Formats: sequence, C-alpha cells, structure tokens
Amino acid sequence: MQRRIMHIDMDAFFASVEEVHNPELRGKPLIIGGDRHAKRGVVSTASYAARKFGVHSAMPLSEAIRRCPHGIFMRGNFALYHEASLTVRRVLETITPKVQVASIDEAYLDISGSLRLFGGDDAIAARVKEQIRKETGLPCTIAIAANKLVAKVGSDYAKPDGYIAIPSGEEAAFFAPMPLRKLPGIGERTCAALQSLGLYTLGDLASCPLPRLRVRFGEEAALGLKLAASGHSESPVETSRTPKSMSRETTFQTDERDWKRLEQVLHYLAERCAYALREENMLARRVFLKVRYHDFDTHVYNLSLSEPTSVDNQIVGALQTLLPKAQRRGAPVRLIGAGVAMLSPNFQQMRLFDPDNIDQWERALEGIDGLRRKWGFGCIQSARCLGVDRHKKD
Ligand code: TTP
Ligand code: MG
Repeated sequence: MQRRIMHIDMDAFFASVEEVHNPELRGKPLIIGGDRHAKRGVVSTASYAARKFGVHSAMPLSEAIRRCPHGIFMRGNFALYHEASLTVRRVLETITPKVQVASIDEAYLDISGSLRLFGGDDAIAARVKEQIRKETGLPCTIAIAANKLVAKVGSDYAKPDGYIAIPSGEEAAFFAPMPLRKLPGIGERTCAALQSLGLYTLGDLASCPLPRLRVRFGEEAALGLKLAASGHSESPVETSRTPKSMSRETTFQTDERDWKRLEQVLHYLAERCAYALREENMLARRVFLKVRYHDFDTHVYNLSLSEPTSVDNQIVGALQTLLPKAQRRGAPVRLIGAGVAMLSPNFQQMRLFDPDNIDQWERALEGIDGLRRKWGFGCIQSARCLGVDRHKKD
C-alpha cells in the first residue's frame, strides 16, 4: 500500500482564534504576546495583516510596536487556544486514529488506510478543512505527500488557508527550486556552510556529490542532508500512546459504612470517568470498581461490557452491578474508585448501541459536556450525585 501522510497546521493560530472570538478583529493587524505596556514580552504570533508590517513570532514586543504602531496588542487566552486545539484533534480523529499531535496547532496523519474510504487526497483535505471551519471557524493549511518531511515543507509552502498534494515520486522535483532554509533542520550555520560550497537550493544540495559534503559534514550528516534535500524520509507517524485505562477515586476522611452513600459517590466518579473518556474521544470495553477497606486491603472488581461505550448510564449501570460483590465483605470503606479500561479511539462515532435509547443520551451528553468545558465538571450533574460533598469530589 502506498504511504500518504497529511500535515496540517493552523494559520496564525492564536490570532485566528481571537478573530473568531471577536469578529471585529478580523483582518486587523493583531499581535498576541502582551499588551502595549508589557514591553518586555515577545510576540507569540501575529495575524497575517500584522505580518505585512514585518511582525513575526519571537520578535520582542517593543520591536513589534515600532514596526506596527497601530496594531492591536493582546496578551492571549490560552484556555481558548487549548479548546480549539482539542476540537481540531477530534475532527482529525474522524479520518484516522493515526494522528500525531506535533504541537498545539499542527499534526501529522497517516491517511494511507483512509484514502479508499474518503476518496483520495483532495477529498480528505476538503473534508478536514470544511469540518474544522464548521466546528471552530478557523482557517488551516494542509499538505499531503509520501512522507512527513515533504508534507511539512508542503504546508509551509501552501500557507495561508492553502492545500497542496505532492504526488508520490515527485518529492525531489518539488523541493529542487526551494532555498536551503526551507528544509527543517537546516539552520543558519548549516545554511552558511552549504553556501560556502556553492549550494543555494535544495536541488543543488540533492545533486551535490556525496564526497564533497562528507568532507565538510562527516559521513552520516552528509548522507542525511542529501537524502532529506531530495525529499526522502522514513519517519513514521507516531500516535500519542493510547492510555490503557482511566480512573477517578475518592478517599474518605472517616471510613464509610453507608452503602447508599458509597453508591452515590461511585455514581459521581463513574460520570467523571465517562466525561474523561468523551473528552479523549475514546470508548471503553471494561469497567472496574476499586475498593480499599479500612484495613488497607484493596480489591478491584472488573466487568466486561457487551459493546464499547462512553455513555454515562452504561458505565454507571455496569459499575453498580459490581457493588454487591464489594459490599459482601461488609467492612467499612476507606477509598472508592471507578475506572474504565480496554480503551479504543471513538474515531468512527460508532453507534452500535440501541439507537432509541443511546442517541438521546449522546445528544444530551454533547450539550452537557459543552457546558462542563466552559464552567467545569461540577456545573451540571445528575440528581443522584447531588448529596456528594464538594470537597470530596476529586
Ligand atoms: P505556528 O504554527 O508556528 O504559527 P502560527 O500558527 O501563528 O502561524 P502560521 O502557522 O500560519 O505561520 O505556531 C502556532 C502557535 O504557537 C502560534 O499561533 C503561537 C504559538 N507560538 C508561540 O507562542 N511562540 C512562537 O515562537 C511560535 C513560533 C508559536
Ligand atoms: Mg500554525
């Protein structure tokens, strides 16, 4: 199977999020990093309107103010950027679970196995751009190529709000006219050293005889530079390791004997687990109940589910069926925990459940999760958990 890798990078990310948040800022020279008076800071990012004045990331704010005196300077709102980043990630995971999150605003996807399903490079890129625009209002740039290196250079080339597909086999031709600095890994010093050999473009470097490079850079680096300049790269898309389980637990200040109350706390912890699952866009095939008794004796009770789920009432229900087993020991309880395991990504939004019941739940939970993202988990919860003391909730 032919390998196809997508690189996506959001355009002027922090500034674009601010523009969505406050449309009056749209198209204006916007500089994130500090307000006008915080002269000692540096620029995180500048909108494309501000870049026209020569303002860019990592520039001292004082210099940015000098170059763009009429610019709008803002400190930035990281919670908003983080939230947008998570939404983008969720969209990407509808294409493939093979997503490598490279930074807050960029990711690599191995889409080799998704091409047939979605109809090829162009169709996938259009779908992702449209979905991200719909869910966040943000522009992004996408490049698709045979490997990560060419895709990364491609998205830089196609910015802003762009798309490019580099056909497999045409990597070297795509790179050839580019200046050396366009290749990640060629910094100022390497660039100067290459120029002293009379090399100015990636094409020059790719066609330079190896022995000439070897004298200057040594065997390994010389070969690495030559291969990279011709668009060769084998590095795989590394997905962030899927967690094996998630759990939430509570230790009581005094050992608890009231099983009605323990059930209530368990219910609350189970809802927290289900929420954590949905935030990670995962499903669980197993739940577990952890109980530490007054004598520190600790037991874990497991139950496999018939279908993977992230829906509250299924997880709560399964955990409740485990409670009688734990209760049988009759001893007072020091700690109780709820957990989910055998996790898998929910990348197809699989609806394997009873549609009459679960769709309603899923719809309700979407709304609830939205509120919680904004106001915190405790802003809304089931009546069953209302008796749980606030200080015991984490
Ligand atoms: P980048 O993707 O490098 O830049 P960008 O998204 O602002 O602009 P574009 O991709 O269109 O060229 O970085 C993503 C975000 O990371 C950026 O919006 C702000 C933050 N950032 C910093 O805080 N400091 C920095 O030096 C850089 C480069 C980025
Ligand atoms: Mg970016």
